[in-house]
Amino acid sequence: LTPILEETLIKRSQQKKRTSPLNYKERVFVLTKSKLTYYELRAEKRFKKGSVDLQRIRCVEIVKSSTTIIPCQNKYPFQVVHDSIMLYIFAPSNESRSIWVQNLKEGIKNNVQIAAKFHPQFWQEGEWLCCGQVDKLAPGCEGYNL
Ligand code: 4IP
Ligand code: ZN
Repeated sequence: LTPILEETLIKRSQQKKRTSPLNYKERVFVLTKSKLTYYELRAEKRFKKGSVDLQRIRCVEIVKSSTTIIPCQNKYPFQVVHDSIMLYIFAPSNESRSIWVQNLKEGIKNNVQIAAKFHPQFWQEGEWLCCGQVDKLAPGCEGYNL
């Protein structure tokens, strides 16, 4: 499938297990019509690390982070919420982030499971920075517009 977008970005670990580490990795992100896939680049070769079916995505939006310290080089975060998992991705510029958010939104616009609400800030150290809720699965605190 022809890539719609392709760029090296940084992602936060999705912490699928309670014991998962919190870390940040540089990955090549590739968006196609049906998937968002990320690869590790090593010795000029790409190794697939993960992939999200666009059909499973419920929300794509920038993360409001002006009062948060971002511990990686890229300072323009956005979120891809799929199932009950938050994938935080960090773009190198506001422009890059806008392009990714715009194209991802386009890619999910026919999804049935679009969120009605979301969290505009990070889940961090056991709480939502936007609303202070301490349940990772707590309902979003702001209306979501695709
Ligand atoms: C890993 O940490 C990487 O950050 C993985 O990212 C991440 O998987 C893992 O999270 C996390 O445990 P280590 O490399 O130190 O083991 P990547 O796949 O990009 O390498 P995700 O799911 O974020 O891809 P868990 O929650 O999947 O274990
Ligand atoms: Zn919130």
